[in-house]
Amino acid sequence: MTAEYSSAQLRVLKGLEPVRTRPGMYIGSTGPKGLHHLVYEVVDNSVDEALAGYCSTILVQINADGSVTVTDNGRGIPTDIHPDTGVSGVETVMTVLHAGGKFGDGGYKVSGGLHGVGVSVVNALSEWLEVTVWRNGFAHYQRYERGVPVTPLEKRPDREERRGTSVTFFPDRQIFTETIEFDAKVLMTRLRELAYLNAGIHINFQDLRVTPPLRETFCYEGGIREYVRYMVQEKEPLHPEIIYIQGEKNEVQVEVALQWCADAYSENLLGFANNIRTIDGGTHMEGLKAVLTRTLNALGRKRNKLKENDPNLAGENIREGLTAIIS
Ligand code: 0RA
Repeated sequence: MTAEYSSAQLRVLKGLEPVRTRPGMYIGSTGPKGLHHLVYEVVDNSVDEALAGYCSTILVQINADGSVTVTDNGRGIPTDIHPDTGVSGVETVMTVLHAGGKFGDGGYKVSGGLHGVGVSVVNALSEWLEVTVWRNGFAHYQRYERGVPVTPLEKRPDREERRGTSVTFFPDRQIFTETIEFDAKVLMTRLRELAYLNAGIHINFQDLRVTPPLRETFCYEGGIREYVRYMVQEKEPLHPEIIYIQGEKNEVQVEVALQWCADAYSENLLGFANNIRTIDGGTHMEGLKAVLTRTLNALGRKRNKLKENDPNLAGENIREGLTAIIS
């Protein structure tokens, strides 16, 4: 091994050291939740590629040995030398914290794992990780152990004219001391959600630990409208058509899907920002509720011809407004 190569390895080690020292800061925890976030982090890179318009299909596999593979048919991680790091784009993405967005193609990151920390964090917390990039008629392969490259980026001709990226990683037992076993149900729930949130994207899932393998496909052309239909499948809708609103302002895209159901005592309102569930509400949720209340109130007031400012009548007005919408 050349002196140059080992000093490069030392640099990688130091660069990713904070991740291995305080994994919780990057993935939330080192329990099952943090473990599953490794998968989401890799998948989110592929979802970003899909949102940028370059990738249509993502395959997530739990392999028989317990590792996970995420494959997409996007442009592939750049393989040429990155000017800032002096190593390939692949190695840069895999070994430099937050390097994902630093490719100056103006491709803003839309998706994000729990903390949107980038795939280098997954690499740092994996016993081993292998990446293959198909680009321009070549397959490029590199292997890492605990974040450190143990092979150069190997390039061989690829007969197929395929494009894309495949990442396989095995979580580090030294970090995830509680468990390194992936739960297919947990992964499928998030993959289904991602497919609903990103209309038209194909997400395939396979669990190869069981015989016969478990296979699922998630693709929803109707996006969040279909999500709402899925959410109300056991309820009694008050109106047949799901209300759907879409718009953009100040480069912020907004999408809303709503359906009122006969069960008046519970509301199930889910909010997301950039594909991430916002469990504590937030201005996007407060704003939506305020607009809904104001609109329904005004509509009901008009129909009821009730007095403008009587707070006792607000509920009555809203009910009447809703009647106007669903009738
Ligand atoms: C940086 C720049 C480009 C693509 C990607 C990253 C990329 C990363 C991942 C991770 C998983 N799948 C991915 N696919 C693409 C743009 C490359 C170009 O301009 O050709």
